Amino acid sequence: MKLLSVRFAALRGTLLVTALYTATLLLTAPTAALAESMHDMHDMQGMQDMPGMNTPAAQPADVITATGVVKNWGAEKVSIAHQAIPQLNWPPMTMQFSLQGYQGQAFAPGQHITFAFKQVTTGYQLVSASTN
Ligand SMILES: [Cu+2]
Repeated sequence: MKLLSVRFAALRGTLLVTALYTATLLLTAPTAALAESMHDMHDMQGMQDMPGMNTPAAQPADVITATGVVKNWGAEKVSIAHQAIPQLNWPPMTMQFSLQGYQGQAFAPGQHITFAFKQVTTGYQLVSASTN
């Protein structure tokens, strides 16, 4: 019996360690996974495929200000390599903004701009832009 109870105690110890390890994984993994999935969602294609999955930090109508470098300025959309946007928990990246409704001037590739944009159901719209 003594041997059995020792083995049982050892088994319980293993289970406890396993449980603690699992709990640690559960506590840490979702944070990393969430950050990763938010990064993925920031990809334009991903966002347009999942219009309901808005960034929780901002309401759809919020106008966000950021800085970046113009990569391409087209007739309907502009590509901007923007700096990190802590307000949205976004890392620096290049992304496209719709020019629908934009009334301001156009900028050339390479120009550093401060710009404002808002989220719409189809993606992100440029609201205003100016040189830094
Ligand atoms: Cu972006």
